[in-house]
Amino acid sequence: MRSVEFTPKSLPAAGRRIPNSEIRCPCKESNEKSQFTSMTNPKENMEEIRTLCRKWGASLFGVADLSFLKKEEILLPSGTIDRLPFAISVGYPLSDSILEGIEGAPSPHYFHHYQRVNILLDTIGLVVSSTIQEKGCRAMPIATSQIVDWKNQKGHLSHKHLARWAGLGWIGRNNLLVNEKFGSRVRLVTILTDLPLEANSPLGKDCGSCRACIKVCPAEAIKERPEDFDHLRCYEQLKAFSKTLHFSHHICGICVKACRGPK
Ligand code: B12
Ligand code: SF4
Ligand code: SF4
Repeated sequence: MRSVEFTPKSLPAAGRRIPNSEIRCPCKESNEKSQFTSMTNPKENMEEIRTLCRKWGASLFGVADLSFLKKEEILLPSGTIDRLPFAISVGYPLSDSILEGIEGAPSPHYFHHYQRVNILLDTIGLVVSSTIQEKGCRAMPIATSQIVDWKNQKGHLSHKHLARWAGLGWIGRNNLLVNEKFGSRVRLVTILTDLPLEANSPLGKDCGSCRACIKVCPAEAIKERPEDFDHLRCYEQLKAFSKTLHFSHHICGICVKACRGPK
């Protein structure tokens, strides 16, 4: 557990407006001015953001301390992680009833659901960020499903790896985040911030004897060991689905449906 520490003496009373010249935001190591500071207690901050996410339907919430992250693992301007040392990881559970409709190939209903959940998670990222900024700290929402390195198929950062660090689950044989309650039936978003928070830790669990996803994958991309997952076989299968089923995105959902966590 790590939390950002600062001197209470330097803080204004909660919510009190003070002249810009007197303000030193506890969230910022630089002397940049901020309007006011009230989110000074990491525990209270956690609860406020968790409650906000829950109101928007997101059941999973955790925080990762980014000091473990190698700079080359993120595709963002240099210095981003130094300025924003925490990642808030948020998970939204998919509709079980829609997933049940996937039979050997992604359904139009799943495709629509996938798009709407992405929009909702991006909205949650925006709402959390504006709430944090209003309190005088920094926040950067990371797109739910944007690719910025097409050759290597990478986003700005890996939501599932950060979710693992934030204690939401582990990386399963299907190469996805597996949560104890929802399995892989969750989509994720991340918000980077300097808001003082308490970081969670990885769970230290794994798939155990479950192999439910291995036998259903049409590409045979899922192997015994998570690290042997065959990215290219999976990618080729998703390309084939989008071509034959006329979906504008690379989706599948078969190993998502299969994964309800180790039972
Ligand atoms: C690009 C992308 C894809 C690409 C490639 C994924 C990949 N890199 O393997 C494709 C289109 C194939 C894909 C497929 C799927 N995706 Co996707 N995807 C992403 C996205 C946008 C970025 C992934 C990323 O940056 N990874 C970073 C790297 C470092 O992580 P990694 O996968 O462990 O790294 C390996 C690859 O980069 C690979 N690699 C290297 N070079 C190349 C080249 C190629 C061509 C490929 C394919 C791979 C590859 O080697 C690395 C080391 O092993 C994320 C959103 C995000 N920003 O996190 C969603 C995300 C990972 N996808 C998600 C999902 C659900 C899916 C699908 C089920 C599709 C669907 N919705 O129906 C499948 C599942 C495939 C699987 N079993 O892993 C979810 C996962 C949720 C969860 N519970 O874990 C995410 C987090 C989106 C979200 N916001 O929820 N995805
Ligand atoms: S997304 Fe589809 S093709 Fe890729 S691993 Fe999962 S089941 Fe296999
Ligand atoms: S279906 Fe079972 S083996 Fe596959 S990722 Fe989920 S828990 Fe792990």
